[in-house]
Amino acid sequence: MDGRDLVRSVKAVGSGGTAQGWRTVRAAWRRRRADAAALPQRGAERARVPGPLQGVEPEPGGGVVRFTRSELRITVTAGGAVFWGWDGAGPEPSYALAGSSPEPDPRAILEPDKEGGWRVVSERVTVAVSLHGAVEVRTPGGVVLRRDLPPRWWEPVGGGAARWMQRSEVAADARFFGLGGRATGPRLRDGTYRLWNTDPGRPFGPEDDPLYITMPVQMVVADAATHLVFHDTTWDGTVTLREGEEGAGSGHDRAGTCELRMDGGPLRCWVMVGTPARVLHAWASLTGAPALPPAWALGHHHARWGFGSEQEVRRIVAGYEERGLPLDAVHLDIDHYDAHQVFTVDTQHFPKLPLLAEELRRDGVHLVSIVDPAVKAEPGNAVYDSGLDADAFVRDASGQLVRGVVWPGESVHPDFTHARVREWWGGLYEERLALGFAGFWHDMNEPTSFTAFGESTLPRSARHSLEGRGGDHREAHNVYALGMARAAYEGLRELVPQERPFLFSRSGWAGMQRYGGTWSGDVATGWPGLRASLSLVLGLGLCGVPYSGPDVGGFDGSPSPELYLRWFQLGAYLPLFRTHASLRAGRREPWEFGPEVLEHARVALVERRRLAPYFMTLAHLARRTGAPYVRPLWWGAPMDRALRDCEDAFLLGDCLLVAPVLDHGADRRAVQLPRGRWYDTATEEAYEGPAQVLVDAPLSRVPVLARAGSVIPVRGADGGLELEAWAPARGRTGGGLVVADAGDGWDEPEIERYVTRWEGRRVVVLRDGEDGRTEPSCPVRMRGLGV
Ligand code: NBV
Repeated sequence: MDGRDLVRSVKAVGSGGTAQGWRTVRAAWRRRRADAAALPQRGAERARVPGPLQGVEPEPGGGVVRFTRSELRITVTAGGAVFWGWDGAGPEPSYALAGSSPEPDPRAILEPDKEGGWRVVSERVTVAVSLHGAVEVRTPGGVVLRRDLPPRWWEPVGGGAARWMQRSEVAADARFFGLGGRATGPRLRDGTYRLWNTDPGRPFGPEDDPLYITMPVQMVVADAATHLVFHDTTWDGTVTLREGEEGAGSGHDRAGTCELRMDGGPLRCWVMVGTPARVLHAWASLTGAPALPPAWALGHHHARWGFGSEQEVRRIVAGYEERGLPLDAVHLDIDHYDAHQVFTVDTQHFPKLPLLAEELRRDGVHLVSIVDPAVKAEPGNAVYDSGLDADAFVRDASGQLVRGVVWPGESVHPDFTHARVREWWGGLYEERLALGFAGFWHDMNEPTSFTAFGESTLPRSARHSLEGRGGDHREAHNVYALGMARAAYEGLRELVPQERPFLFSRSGWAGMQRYGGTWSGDVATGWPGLRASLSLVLGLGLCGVPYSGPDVGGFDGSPSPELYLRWFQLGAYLPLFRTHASLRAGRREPWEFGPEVLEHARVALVERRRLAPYFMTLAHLARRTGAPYVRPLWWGAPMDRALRDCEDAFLLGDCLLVAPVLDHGADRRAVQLPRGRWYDTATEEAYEGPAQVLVDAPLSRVPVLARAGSVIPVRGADGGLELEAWAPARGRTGGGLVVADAGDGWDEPEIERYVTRWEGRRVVVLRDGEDGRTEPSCPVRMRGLGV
């Protein structure tokens, strides 16, 4: 941030031009200099590589391979995930892991490999180490999926964190996905991606990187197998990717490459190998099952920065009701706070929040509150005072509170890397619950602070507890929001033990799915923003975060009616379906874009409500298996090259294929179909995949195709459960899973399995139970029989 940016930032928080504003600017400059001085100088560095292999020491699950200047521990764990760490690094402590590291797999063995190397052989993967410390991940059949060249460290001569670099090669046909929420994906093309959670400070488009959620998690999809690799290091870093090139049989393949550079932290990683489904299952077993949202959170949410008053909220909710538009949640942004201060209410404009919440709840609408981490540094402010008592705020090396500027003005930030601070913060949600809020929306938690030091975050020299180990913001930054989510989740579990917490957070890190979901952040209004919002949902899903969605309509400006509608139609098929926009943006209510848009938006809303049991089933399956609701088309067929390169459509669970319209003026679009028969759900026309087909996409709907044979739980006209079954192709069978849960508690509904098959000229749907196959207990609607 240069001086001008700084001034702009201060103006953005509303103090521009005032004496107070200029004081803040000057103070920020002073602090910027202080930050640079407070960080240890790097000075001279010594480079190091592992050196030649000296010997090995078997251990359960693998063993330790010793080199002259380093050592490498390899452990295959019971779930099939493999860990390895250099320089004595073990799997713990880790912010990503859900609990302690899984047990070693006693069947894995360390044995000599060719050319003096060693290898750990297990059921699903072999990890081979060369004489100089190159590490290969091979399939059980011996195909190399990834080859890490020997790592290199640069150690400050005067002591301190070592930087390191790791180069890897992957198959020529491999494609990279993941790295958190990236607007440019889902396929990550050649380029450098930074690992530092960042508020871009303005509405972003596909060219903006990094964004709010970065993760050192790569999903690499290749013909030989899919693998997920996670470098468990929270520090700032970069990943430079270059896709390989196949020589079309000439033998001149060029491998894909990945170069990871980290400013510090242990060099350790986890690898999971198999099909995409297996890999994500292993990932969720390691980092935690995705939190299950309450049923209402799978409906439609409407938000806005600047409702401004209870009357306006009532007007909006009435607008939905009068027009027969389903609505499940309303979100209150920072304008409902008293002077932008978290955990307060502007009682002049929101005098009776509990009453409002109760009235809305009677109509099935839940209130969600934004929660910002910054606390106004002002004695007399109750949150500040109690935070001081709890010694909760981030300090610098001299013990002074670190002050920044955020919405409430001069602010301090809780240190969520301390268990005591998390407990204190979690307790503060009691105030929100008493006001009637049912869910929470974490914002500005990268963390963003406008006046700091080259970037809008806390100074790198700021001190954090890091669970008692002690360290600075360079190490704590990327897990700041993860700690905040944990604090809220654990606090809510205590405060309302009978209900599943509903929480979603702008920033986060590997493992954040344990506490809740996320949303796109401030996506720029425009067709590129629409495309970016799908990229984020798909990419996050492949990093284990299945619940997310965009600001429908984009965050800023005014979308054209067509763009708004196409965004709305996409949002209706994403886990978080929320309209939201900035203070100064145009309206986002469905009736603000003319009668035609209103009619089509109604269809999307009604369809979303009809699909509620399907979404709930997908949420349960995500929790049990780690599979995201929204999956790339290649999910079940990662070897299909055409599907691997297809980024503009997705699978919603196993049954549906959604092909949103992402281009202005389009009323037809090409859809790449995976193998099998697919029905256009609007026309019941059948298509046979694999193929590329052209389907109609009139303004009234986006193409949605159903897989032949699938059984989809839907909400019937009377509100009860119904099964929509799509005829399998002749001679084929099909099926589907149903988890009937319409609640917000902790009961464990069982998974019901259904099968479909032809019996003579009829298709039957049967429930597959312990005592054989039985008739379903709810109505079944057969579709696709006309083919
Ligand atoms: O709280 C105001 C906004 C919020 O509406 C948005 O969703 C967040 O991403 N917030 C960012 C802070 C200010 C943005 C300029």
